[in-house]
Amino acid sequence: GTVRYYLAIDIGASSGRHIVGWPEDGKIRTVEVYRFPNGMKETDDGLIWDLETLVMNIRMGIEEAFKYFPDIVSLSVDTWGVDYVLMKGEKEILPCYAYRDSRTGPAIPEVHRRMPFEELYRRTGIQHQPFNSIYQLYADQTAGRLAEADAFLPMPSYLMYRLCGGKAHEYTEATTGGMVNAKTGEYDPAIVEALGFPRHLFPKLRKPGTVIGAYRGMKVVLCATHDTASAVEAIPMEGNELFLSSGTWSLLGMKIPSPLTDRKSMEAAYSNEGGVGCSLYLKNIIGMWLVNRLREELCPGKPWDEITAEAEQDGFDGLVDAEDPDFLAPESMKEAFDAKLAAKPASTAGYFRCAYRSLADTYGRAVRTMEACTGICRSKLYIVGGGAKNNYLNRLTAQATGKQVIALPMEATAEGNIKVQIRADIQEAGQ
Ligand code: LFR
Repeated sequence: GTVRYYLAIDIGASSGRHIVGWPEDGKIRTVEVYRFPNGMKETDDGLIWDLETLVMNIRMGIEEAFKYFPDIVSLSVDTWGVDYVLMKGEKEILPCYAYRDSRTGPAIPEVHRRMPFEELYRRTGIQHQPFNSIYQLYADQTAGRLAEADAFLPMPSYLMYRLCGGKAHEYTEATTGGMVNAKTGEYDPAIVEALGFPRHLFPKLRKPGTVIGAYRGMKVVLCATHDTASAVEAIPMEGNELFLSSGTWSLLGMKIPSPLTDRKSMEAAYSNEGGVGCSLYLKNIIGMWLVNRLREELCPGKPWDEITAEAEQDGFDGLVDAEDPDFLAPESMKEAFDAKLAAKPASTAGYFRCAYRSLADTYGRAVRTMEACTGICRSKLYIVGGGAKNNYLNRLTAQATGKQVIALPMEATAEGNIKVQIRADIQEAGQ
């Protein structure tokens, strides 16, 4: 029969891309048709997302896709986690804050006063991150923004709403917010009530594969709209091995059949995020953000292969704790490193070497705590995402974790996005 094409719109914190894919020989073939920069804007209001530019790029990329593929069955948008847009009817309540904004600082102790973190973790199994939606919503409530809102739309839902008018909360993305009950897979009414959030803001969650509308003749489908869940869905693993989705963030973990919300997991800061038909036991690690920011500051535009080659040859042997929250949104990344190091690197290469070695070190620790918490030990670590192309870091990771590293230079997130669309299409045809 004729080939059926699907469009994945995969948007990360630093760039977005439109990728068309189709099934071929039991695999998914993909072509990138559009790419655009993304980033948080520093304004007087704080760190925010520029929604109109995002939507404009999404539309332009779709036009570009049509130039090469006039017949596309469906599209879906995935993004990073935790961020959302407050809505009053058809209108956005602006600004739309970005997760690295510091406004949640005062909200965190308030939230924990209303429901202690131990109980939040027992219910949700989500590791503490200062930017989880739960703290952002609490800050919005304090600022009077929540009372005005009749809906909050998680970022991928919002972007699809702009295309098709459908409003839906999708399960995998919702779990990142820290308010979804790990057992029921729905927003937890006890949490919503304890925080005094309006109940009507928390609808029933939709599963990946749900069609929510149409845009320019294409169906708009919910994929696993959290980029991490889509990436894991695409990894061609033999058996159930460890994964590392390596982008702005490094998400390291494994699939498990049902969430582990015990004390050990809480103390190890492991999350149980929603996956497609499974739970993702994983840890958020600061990721390529460290080196992306160092490059912007120290050597803008320098090719990564030169950066990694020089880092590998450098003699600097200092390490930092990559999990330190001071690296989350420093004004200067170089100064953040300087503040943590007893001796400072003598050259730019030394900073990169320190960042890569510190990251690998964190991966090693994360693997060991995961094995201790789950009692499960695996021999292989699959790495996908932009970071998988970094051979120097892959070697460091193999050393630090003691695992066999299988680096797959694939667009995992886009493929996972498309995989769910194909499944939805086949299911619909069968009905
Ligand atoms: C990766 C990611 C992580 C999430 C972080 C912030 O892109 O989605 O999973 O913790 O972004 O939302």
